[in-house]
Amino acid sequence: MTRIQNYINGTYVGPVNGHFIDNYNPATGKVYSEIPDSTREDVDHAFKAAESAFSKWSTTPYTERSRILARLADLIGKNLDRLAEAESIDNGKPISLAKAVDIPRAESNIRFFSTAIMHFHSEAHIMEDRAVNYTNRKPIGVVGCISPWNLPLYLFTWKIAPAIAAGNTVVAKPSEVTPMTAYLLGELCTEAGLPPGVLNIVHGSGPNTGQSIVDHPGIKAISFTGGTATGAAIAASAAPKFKKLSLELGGKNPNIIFADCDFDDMLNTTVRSSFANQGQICLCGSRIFIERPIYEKFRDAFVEKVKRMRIGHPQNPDTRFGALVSKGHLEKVLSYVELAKEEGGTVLCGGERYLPEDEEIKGGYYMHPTVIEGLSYACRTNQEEIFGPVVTLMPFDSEEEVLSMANSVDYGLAATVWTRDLSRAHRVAAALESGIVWINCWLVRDLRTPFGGVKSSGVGREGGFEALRFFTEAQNVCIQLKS
Ligand code: TXE
Repeated sequence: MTRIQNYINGTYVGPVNGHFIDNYNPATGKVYSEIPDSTREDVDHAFKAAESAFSKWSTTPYTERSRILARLADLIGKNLDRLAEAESIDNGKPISLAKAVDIPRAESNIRFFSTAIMHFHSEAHIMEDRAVNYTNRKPIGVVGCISPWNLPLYLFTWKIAPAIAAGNTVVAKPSEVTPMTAYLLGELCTEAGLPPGVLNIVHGSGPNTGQSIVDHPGIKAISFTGGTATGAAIAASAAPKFKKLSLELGGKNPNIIFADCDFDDMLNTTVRSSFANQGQICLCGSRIFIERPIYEKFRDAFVEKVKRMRIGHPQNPDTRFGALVSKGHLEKVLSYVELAKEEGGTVLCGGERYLPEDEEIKGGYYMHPTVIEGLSYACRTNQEEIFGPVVTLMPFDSEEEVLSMANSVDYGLAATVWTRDLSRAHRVAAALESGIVWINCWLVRDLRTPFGGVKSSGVGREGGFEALRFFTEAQNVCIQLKS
């Protein structure tokens, strides 16, 4: 039984109160490790370590910060197998996905910001012969990074990399549901030469440990990814303290398929955009709108492919569909299938728990990938984020109609559009209320681009220089040129 510890001031330490929370393996439903149930006291210890490290780290040349982060990226790459196995055990995702996506992207996140900081620049404004202004983008100080359970190391590094590259020091909390890879990252930071106190990792529950980070008077900015309701609670407590906030929240993303699309390419990608990571990605397309002339052709071909998806032991290299992250989340997702039926939906495939024959994983959190048709776009099933392997199919007859349905939800994170008509692609993209639009593709990610949503999907943008600007404060210095 691994007893995870906090990583504070470059060393592993237990929680002051000695309390631990059970950590479950979703594949088996059994407790396999424990995590600290850290309190305000632990968060304050982490803050003090970060505060002491800030003055030296913020004045460390950016070329040195870059070198250390590049070294950390190399170490993540070198530990790919070990980190991927840990991620798969902790989250329930197939190890093939952890190896192909989660851990390589964690390495890319760190490496990207080790180079981005080398090119981060500001600007000057010349007032003819009167004065010159320059913008000094200074690190904020001690910042808080709070990440979710769906892509644990991927989203944890997506936050800490720009924060550290920009010269801040960090108090970070991964989800209590998937703490393992953040725990393992601590020793790699030490090996990479990251000075003690630059990154501090505190484990524990959201309302206890997470809230203590948000409330800490010395933590000046919060970068959060997670549920919309939690984002609202964090904003409510951070706003009166005038903390800088970056909120990456939930999504209810439309996948709009026009009849003129490249059918085979669309079909293969749509299986992935519907069910990757068991549908537990905020970018998944959970509402599929199909232009009526190809509705039945799509429905039958899609359901045929989904029925063939093999659910299996997440650590089996052939598995492409694993366990959901927790018992509670599985029950939440299954309750939405029941709601869909009450709202008049027809379950075309899936809709219930998957009971494995394999003795070792009988107690795991599995369900069949689920496709539902016959629902109104305005019903709860089509308005609320489910965040699991459940998609709905809806036909449409015109561009105006599908845009109105697509934009009818409170969320606005991502959208996918399939059409060969380029002017329609640009027109529909511009009319969609979302921060990201993929046209004839999904989850193609350039880390330089702004990443984030509108409406209830969040505030602010991550990625590229947007992230470095979030983690710095801009100061305008104006010098008079003539006495
Ligand atoms: O998120 P939470 P969860 C959505 C999805 C999911 C829902 C809840 O709908 O079902 O969010 O998922 C910490 N102060 N997404 O439970 O609760 C918590 O400990 C400070 C979309 O993972 O928001 C964890 O570290 N921190 C999302 C992190 O916040 C608090 C991905 C996320 O937890 C806190 C995941 C508080 N009061 C879920 N309460 C996406 N956009 O990718 C909780 N936390």
